[in-house]
Amino acid sequence: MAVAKTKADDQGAQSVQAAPDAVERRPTFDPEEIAGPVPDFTKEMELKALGQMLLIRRFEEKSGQMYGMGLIGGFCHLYIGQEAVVVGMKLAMRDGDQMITGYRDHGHMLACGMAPKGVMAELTGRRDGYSKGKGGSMHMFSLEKRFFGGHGIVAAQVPLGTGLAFANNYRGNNGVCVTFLGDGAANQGQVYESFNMAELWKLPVVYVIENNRYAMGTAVSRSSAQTNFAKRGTSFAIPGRQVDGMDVRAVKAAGDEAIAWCRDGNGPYILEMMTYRYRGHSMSDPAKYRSKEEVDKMRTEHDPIEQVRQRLLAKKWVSEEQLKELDASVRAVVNEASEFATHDPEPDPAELYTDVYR
Ligand SMILES: Cc1ncc(C[n+]2csc(CCOP(=O)(O)OP(=O)(O)O)c2C)c(N)n1
Ligand SMILES: [Mg+2]
Repeated sequence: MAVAKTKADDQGAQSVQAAPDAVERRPTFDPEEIAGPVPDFTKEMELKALGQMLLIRRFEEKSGQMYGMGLIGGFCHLYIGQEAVVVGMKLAMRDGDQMITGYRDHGHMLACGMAPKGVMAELTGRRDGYSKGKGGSMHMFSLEKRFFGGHGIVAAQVPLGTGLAFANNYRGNNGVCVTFLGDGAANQGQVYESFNMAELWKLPVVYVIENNRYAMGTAVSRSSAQTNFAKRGTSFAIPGRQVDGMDVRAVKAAGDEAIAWCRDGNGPYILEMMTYRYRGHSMSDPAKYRSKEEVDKMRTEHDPIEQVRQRLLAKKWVSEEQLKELDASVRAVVNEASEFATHDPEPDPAELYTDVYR
């Protein structure tokens, strides 16, 4: 059985520091500041979004537990709190459109329709994982589901996503590449080289900046001169919008608009999703750089899943009982995946020499 070594996380805890009190922080996210009227979802759309977000939430909770039990090794960055971003964007995408992201990627894979068993088995380093157990949390791909990773180097996915959009143009397939990056990643130089080429060549790429307010332990206001990430494309003439990333309907509506812009040949578009991660940066981050009150406020007032549940109940589209059944069915899928990932064998040692490029 694979036993995880808990090592100091170069992606996390050791370099995480508390923000000095003297640094003024941006006020806590207020969706009312940025949200216009949000179009309603039909009952079917609400249920679809709820099912997807619940799958991601339960999967991530289980991943956290399995990490604690030593069944998952290496790095593990959970997406809990941010579910509405990827689910809303996926609802706006068409078959054939591509998705690419960084290392906080389990939710993106599930939203793309990748099998929970295959993702979980990769997390536990087993042979039926998406990368045959040799990649782990940050390195999974599915050509079939149009998911292009899974990248551990901050912002590395941005030029790659731009390249995927270039390929769409070159092939004339009318596809759009949705490229996700974090608020921290948005300060990387390669992002701006990508922006320049994307606008110059009118490439069909939506850059979705998931502003969860922190890059590891550093608050946005401490790392970024321009904290309005929707404006980051201004010098390249790329349009941008801030979106309530905790409301799946707002994300879908903004995604529809941005994707249509790209598909119509107008070039790239930037969406800044105002969101929040409930857990630490990675499993080894105790998240001492923010207050419990700040986290509690987001969970109790803006939780993306609770918002859908409350709307469904208020409209009497479902009963509490039906919501419990939905949750139970999602938990069953996740439990099955974790059972599978616990008993699936490790890769054969001979696999060490396959899929290696020289
Ligand atoms: C090029 C590079 N520099 C630094 C790191 C270490 N690192 C990992 S995650 C991270 C913070 C990125 O934060 P953000 O883009 O906001 O994404 P989030 O973790 O919030 O999803 C850093 C600095 C890295 N993996 N790659
Ligand atoms: Mg961040």
